[in-house]
Amino acid sequence: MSSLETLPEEITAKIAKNKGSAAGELRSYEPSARAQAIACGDLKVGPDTAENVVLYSHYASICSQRARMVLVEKQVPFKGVMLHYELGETISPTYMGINPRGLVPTIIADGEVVFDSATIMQYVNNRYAGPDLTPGDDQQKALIKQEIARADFFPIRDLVTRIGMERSATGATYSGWGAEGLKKMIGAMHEYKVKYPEFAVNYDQKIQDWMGQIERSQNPQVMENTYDYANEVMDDFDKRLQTQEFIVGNEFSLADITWVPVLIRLQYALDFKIWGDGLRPNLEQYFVSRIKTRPGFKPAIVDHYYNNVVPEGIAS
Ligand SMILES: N[C@@H](CCC(=O)N[C@@H](CS)C(=O)NCC(=O)O)C(=O)O
Repeated sequence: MSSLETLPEEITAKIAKNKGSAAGELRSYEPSARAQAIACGDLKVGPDTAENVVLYSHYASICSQRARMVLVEKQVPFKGVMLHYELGETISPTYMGINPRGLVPTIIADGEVVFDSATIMQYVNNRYAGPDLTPGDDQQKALIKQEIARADFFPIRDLVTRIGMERSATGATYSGWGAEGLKKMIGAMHEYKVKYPEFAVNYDQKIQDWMGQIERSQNPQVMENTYDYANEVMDDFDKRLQTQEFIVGNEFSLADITWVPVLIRLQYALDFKIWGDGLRPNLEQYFVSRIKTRPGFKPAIVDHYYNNVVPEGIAS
């Protein structure tokens, strides 16, 4: 499915109601306080049985892969709406009405709009029945949270933007980002902010954000620091995985869901040889024998590459 026409009625109604207002419920920049409280465990709900969950995601985006993985691992049935950056679907006024950041992923979970992959992962885990993806004692749970925060700040966007721009000359990107794609999207946002003034502030912020990102990704010092940091984190994982099965302890958890899409992007989609082929062998072993073999890996990751162009090493 790849259309926004499929929005549930109550959400279309909310968008219509908020149109033109400066601070509608759906226009806030953070997920709602309730969604955040459920995600961080302050508000206990459920375990609910999911009845009507819709996921807006992009086929290869890291944050989208996290959201798909958590839903699949939790065995939450959901309706997937694939949005294409290339077609401007993540910046359309309809989607901005749902997620004012114009970013994927977003879920509408039985009527509640939730965005930000870290929030979505924890929200889904805390709200719905299914295997607990934050297993273990309090210390282990705290470590899982720590990994979610660490992955959230990992500068993957610096790398994706830089390599996407370098590669776009050959047309070989897995994410749809490239110099041309970015230029087109920024141009479209300049047009949209005039055409849809109710979202002008949002478009302006996104334009600034992207201009800043492009500049950052062209700075050699920033890139050097990013590569150093990536190597440091991979060393840490390789060392841990010598004595434990998963990123935190011996059970699969949200710590794995948060990092696996980053590992995939680094190794396969960016051609950034950081593990595999004998490099960081414990990390490779973990990925090949404990992650790729999970029943949820194919439906959450492999099945969604655009035009079935699956990075080598991902397909089983
Ligand atoms: N912190 C957010 C970041 C979301 C995000 O940056 N999504 C990217 C894809 S991974 C996106 O939608 N990019 C489009 C854009 O920046 O316009 C999350 O974890 O969900």
